[in-house]
Amino acid sequence: MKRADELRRQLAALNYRYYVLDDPEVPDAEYDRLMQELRALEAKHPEIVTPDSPTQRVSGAAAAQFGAVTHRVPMLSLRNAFSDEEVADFDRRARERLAATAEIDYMAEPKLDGLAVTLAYEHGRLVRAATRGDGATGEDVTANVRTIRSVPLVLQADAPRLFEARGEVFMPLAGFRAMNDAARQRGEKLFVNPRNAAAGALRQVDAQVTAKRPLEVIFYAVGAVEGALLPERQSELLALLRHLGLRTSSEAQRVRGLAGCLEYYRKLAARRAELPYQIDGVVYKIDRRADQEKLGFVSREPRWALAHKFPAQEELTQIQNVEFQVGRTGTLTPVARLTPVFVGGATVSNVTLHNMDEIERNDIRVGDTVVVRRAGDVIPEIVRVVLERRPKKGTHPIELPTHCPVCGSPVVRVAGEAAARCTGGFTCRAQRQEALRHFASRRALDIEGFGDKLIEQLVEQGLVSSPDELYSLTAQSLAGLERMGEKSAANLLAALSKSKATTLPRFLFALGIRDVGEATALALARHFGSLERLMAADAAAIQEVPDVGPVVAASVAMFLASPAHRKVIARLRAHGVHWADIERTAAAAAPLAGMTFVVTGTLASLSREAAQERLRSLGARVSASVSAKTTYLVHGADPGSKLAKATALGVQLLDEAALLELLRSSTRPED
Ligand code: 9MJ
Repeated sequence: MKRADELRRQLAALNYRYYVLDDPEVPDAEYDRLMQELRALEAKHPEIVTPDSPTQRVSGAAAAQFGAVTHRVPMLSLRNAFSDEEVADFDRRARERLAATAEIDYMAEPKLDGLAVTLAYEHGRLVRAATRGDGATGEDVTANVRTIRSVPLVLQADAPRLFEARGEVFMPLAGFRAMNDAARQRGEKLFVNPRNAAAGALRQVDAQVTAKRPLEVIFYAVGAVEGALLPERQSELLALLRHLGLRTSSEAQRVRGLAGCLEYYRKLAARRAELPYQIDGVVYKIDRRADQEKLGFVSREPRWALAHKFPAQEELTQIQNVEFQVGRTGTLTPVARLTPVFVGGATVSNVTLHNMDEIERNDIRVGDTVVVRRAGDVIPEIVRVVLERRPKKGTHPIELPTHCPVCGSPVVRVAGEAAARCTGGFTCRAQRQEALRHFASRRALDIEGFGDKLIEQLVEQGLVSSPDELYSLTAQSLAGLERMGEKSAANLLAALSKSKATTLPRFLFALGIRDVGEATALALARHFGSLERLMAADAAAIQEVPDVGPVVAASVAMFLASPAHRKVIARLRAHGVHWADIERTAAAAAPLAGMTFVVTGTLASLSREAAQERLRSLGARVSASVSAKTTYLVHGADPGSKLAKATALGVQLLDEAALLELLRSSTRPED
């Protein structure tokens, strides 16, 4: 049937473009459509089905499955090298044996971490696929290999009588991860690595199962060939494979001499993590096949090829101890101290365990043997515990400390959050710098000129350890800092002085109490009216503030109950930090309560932040995005897409003049 033949030819050609040239000609949907048409034709006329029709990849003919196959030409293994010196020795010996006067040309190829296979094509048709086995005899995996779409069932071009193509079957990383994700969701056992997953897929008794696994193949050598002359060089051999429709590595490259090999190795090692599949090194092959023949073999290892391995990315080691580190924001991070192990090109002796949930989920204990992975420059991680190696006695669970290892303040682990936190705030050495940065920031006490660099210096030189000490700085103490002129010092002192006049909401926000943002600070200030009243309240009383739940209330009460925090607050006030008490308002009585505002564009008479702050102080909610719940959109110059959206939703609009009028009329004279 002509149409069926044409479809098969078309599908094979599309496959070639997709897998060998890595340059798809049509979208997947078009391929699927042609395949569908061919299936329909073959279903209607079963007599026209050919064994090498692309519909017959899963033939179900598992009869010969795993029978032994004796390789006509033995399948080689490669000698490994782990250092530049070993590569240099290899190159030197090759040059000596060949009595070479010039540098040798090598073909350098990525060393794929999969399973070596040999595929026999007779008159262009795939007749057998076998694993390497012991090199002399392998297993027949024809039915399974046929299901791999990058394996052509029929060779392109004028194929010789017999052509054995050799390469590597592997599972790309994306497919491996997707497969493991699915297995995890079903609660099934995970594959340890892509190589194991590929081996498992190739050994399936049912080719239908193999067909569902994301296997691919890349060819790099030939076995027995009859009816064709082979080219003189490995580089040309790869070109011949491609010409026949067999996929080769796009990374393979001809290089000159030892220097060329090592340069290729270094460049590929740097890109290792970007490749879509796992490689465990580089293979160098002497390019001229006549030279290969002269050099011959030692046992089954050729003297003309060498595998230059990358450092292993996974190793076993033991967890000796677990310590908790306190981060800039008070988060406690468990860090495992390991028996030092060389992995991924570096010695790893510490690795973060992220949080307690992670530890509990993976049942990690001190004394356990674990698999440590370090891939490229990625931070080392623990992949899994080797439970088989867990000693019967001598391991113990990892426990979260009740008190901060840095400052001794209580540690809290909030329900629903993975992180455990130190409650020490700025009394904790680990959190000092971050606390000071926050205290001085624009929305807090707005102390101009106190950037990250300056604060870092102040803390490191021991000049400032809590916010109140900022106000003890003098021209003299500042003068000792890097790049600090008299003028800058004077400016900083002026900024400090200016910051002393603040508001209660800003002051509360500046303290850096966990979960107390600007809106909560404002709500607290409005509810209690003065700091004294807030400090006298217990958690239950604080929870009466609108929108303050039990977690925030507890966090505020605990912060303000701490003697260290109280001392700092008293000292700040003694330095002259002050604000006017504000009138206590039940939120519902606030003039703009229940209204939601969005402010967009540039306002002429005040900043957007200032407008938002004024609106909030009048009880309004301020949101960043327009929705059907928005009461008013305030728009300045260049309002952008929010204005269009508000208009579309029928939200009321306010220009700057209308906003100022609203603010004026909502603000009572005594405020
Ligand atoms: C791999 N594994 O990628 C060879 N290999 O050549 C490459 N293996 C090889 N070549 C001869 N690229 C024997 C093995």
